Amino acid sequence: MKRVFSGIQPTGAIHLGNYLGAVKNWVAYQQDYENIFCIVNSHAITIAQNPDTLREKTYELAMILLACGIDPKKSHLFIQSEIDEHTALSWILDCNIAMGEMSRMTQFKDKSQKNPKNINVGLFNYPALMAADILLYQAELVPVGEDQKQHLELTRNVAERFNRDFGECFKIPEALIPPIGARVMGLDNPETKMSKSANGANHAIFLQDSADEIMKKFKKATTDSQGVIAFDKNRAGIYNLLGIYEAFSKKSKDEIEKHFANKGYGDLKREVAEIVIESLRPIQERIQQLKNDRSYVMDVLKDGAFRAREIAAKTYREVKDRIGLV
Ligand code: AQP
Repeated sequence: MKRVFSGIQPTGAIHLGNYLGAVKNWVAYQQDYENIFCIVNSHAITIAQNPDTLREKTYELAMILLACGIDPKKSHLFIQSEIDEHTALSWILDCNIAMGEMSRMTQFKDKSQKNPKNINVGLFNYPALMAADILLYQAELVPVGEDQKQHLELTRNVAERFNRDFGECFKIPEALIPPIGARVMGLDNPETKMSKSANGANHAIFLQDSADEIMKKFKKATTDSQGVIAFDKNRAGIYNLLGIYEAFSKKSKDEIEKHFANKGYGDLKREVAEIVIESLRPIQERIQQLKNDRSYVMDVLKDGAFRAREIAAKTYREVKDRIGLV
């Protein structure tokens, strides 16, 4: 069975982009692969975090992932900082990545613009830690949103170089990018990707938003003045709304265009909101149930870390041996 690895940061409430770009697919592929999913809290501290909030968000995210359908019988779920090999391998990879190669990463440029007062070395090195996360587990497939494609390329390059220079050690992973929902855009500004840390009350739909909030946010979504409902990439607002509808409705693009042929933007916004509300409802109900069962969530994380530690320790021992670290 091929092994899948993917991660998500506990930097805030998870939104439709995280769900459609990543988590929904983690759940869908569970029976087909061996799955390792990680709450990447060490990545989260590249942006300033309040310690108590970070801790709480980390456990809350575990609960949300379980509510989304991550099944501990099929998947291992754990917290990154519980396994020291992630940061240890990241250092070794740092020493095998050129400054120029790392400087080309666009996420660093975006995030440093967003956080001009805290441009730290960790933010710059983020892709090395991400490469370590993936390579430690010898993952073959990495389900991610489109924004992570460049980091995946870097991971493949560093792994190939390491294998060439020190002997076969890492599996070369492939990105698994969903055909629909790989790049959900902000509702207030459909030119930028939906993001947990973006400002703006109408920017993102969060998984725990109430039906009223979801409806209000969609009603305020930025569109255009053309009045035609069609999948046209040049009209980012309408394209984004249709993409969200497509991801939840399982209808084809043609069927969706026919469905909205004689309707207005108001109908589109309402119907997108309705399908999102209905699709999130069962997840929201499971979140409420799990809120009363923290010990279950903690047990899942403990078991997940146990299995993750076994795999990570084996890879790390081999890497150290290859490069002569005693
Ligand atoms: N807008 C998006 N559309 C599709 N997929 C997305 N992902 C993130 N945003 C979108 C995917 O979600 C997974 C987890 O992402 P992450 O939390 O680890 O980091 P991120 O990509 O930096 O997400 P955010 O929401 O933008 O967080 P902040 O604001 O904290 O940086 C990844 O697979 C990602 O591709």
